[in-house]
Amino acid sequence: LVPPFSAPEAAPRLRSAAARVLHANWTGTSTVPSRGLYPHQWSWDSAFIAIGLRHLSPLRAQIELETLLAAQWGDGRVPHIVFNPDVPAGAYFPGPGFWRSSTDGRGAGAPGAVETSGIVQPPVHALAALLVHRADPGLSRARGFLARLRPKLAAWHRYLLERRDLGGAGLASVVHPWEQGMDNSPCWDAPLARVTPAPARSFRRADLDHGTVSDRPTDLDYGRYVRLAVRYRDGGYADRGPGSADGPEFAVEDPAFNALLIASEQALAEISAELGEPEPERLTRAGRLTDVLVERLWDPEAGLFLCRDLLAGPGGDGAPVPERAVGGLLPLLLPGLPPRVVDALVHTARGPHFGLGGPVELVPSYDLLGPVFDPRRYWRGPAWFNTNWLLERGLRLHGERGLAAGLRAALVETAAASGFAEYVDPYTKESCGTRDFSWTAALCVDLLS
Ligand code: 2M8
Repeated sequence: LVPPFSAPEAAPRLRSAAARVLHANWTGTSTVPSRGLYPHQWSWDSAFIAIGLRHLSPLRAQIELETLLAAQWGDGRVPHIVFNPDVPAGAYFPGPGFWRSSTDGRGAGAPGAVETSGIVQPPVHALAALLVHRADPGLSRARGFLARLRPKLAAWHRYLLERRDLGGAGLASVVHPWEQGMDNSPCWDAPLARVTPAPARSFRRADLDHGTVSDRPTDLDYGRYVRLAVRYRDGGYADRGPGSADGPEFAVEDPAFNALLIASEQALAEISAELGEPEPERLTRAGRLTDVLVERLWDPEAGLFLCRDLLAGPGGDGAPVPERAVGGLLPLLLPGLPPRVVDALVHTARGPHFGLGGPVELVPSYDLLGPVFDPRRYWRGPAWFNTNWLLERGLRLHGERGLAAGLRAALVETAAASGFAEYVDPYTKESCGTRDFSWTAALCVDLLS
């Protein structure tokens, strides 16, 4: 039995257990999310992993981010997966033979030397880079870490803010549920319902070799994921407006994705200042984007941010998706939110839909009272460690010290007791998904350091 985190003498043991997971998942240049289920490098996983690794080995944390950014495309996008050529084909679906980045992505500047996917994930990287730098500024300066990363991070944000501003209001859109990272969130049910699924016999799901069927997305979800990805690939990974005939069949402005982009813009401005080249205009723009986020995605009645489905509703400006998901709480990360929004978000986190400090200790990925809430199925209810880590930061930022401390203790305790599970049932805290999952271990190390 793992002793409670509240017992300070347990901390070193929990930290070593988490460090062992990260060590076992390290490939020499990056960390896999998990050896079986996810045997390549994932984009936002690597950012969270680096945030934890910086306490164990600042050098490894720097290399983690450098490896990911070495696979950046010419148009600035950072691919959501960087494939390891030593992993057998078929170990993960969809693999390099599906995405065909080095050929089909050439027009968008995909690298020739490495195979990647062609979609993106939430931009947590500048935030991670800043935190990694701060863990050992001497090493970082000696290796030119920030100076080398800064132009890459700037190009990455430029890609999102320009090419992915499909709604024209300034926010970035995701064109695939995998891009937002919460793959089968109920937020995507309505936008995905318009997508004709690829036939189930046209692909083989490697994830089911490792995961329990009832913990994973359904075959129907996968059919739609495949169809969207094939369409994007066959269009050369070009980003076209939602109105055009060959435009995306899925285009959503998501509050978590955009909040992370704004937080990373702020971190990038700090990186520039650290390098002696301050960029006040970047900070001003981050403030403006926070206002746009509130104007466009805040729902005062629901008390949280909602996604905007750009292809729904009349008039071509899209419509809000009326689902309460954890992504709608994550803008709490932002310092520039109006106080009424901060108060409402805290109220919602503690209220019956998310139950923080009441029936649950970790915030679920989806509305506890929602019609399709499922405590074990991936992003349709279980509690995840990265979203709770982000929420803890937001609560601390806005002075909610008690709530943040409770969340911290619950995160560390549950991470260790669950065998560093990918996610847990929010009520019973039973492990779901894979074990020895890297970002769970990394964020546990971060909270213990
Ligand atoms: C999950 O997504 C991948 C596709 O990218 C999958 O199901 O195969 C999500 O939880 C995602 O957020 C995460 O980055 C990835 C690797 O941990 O797994």
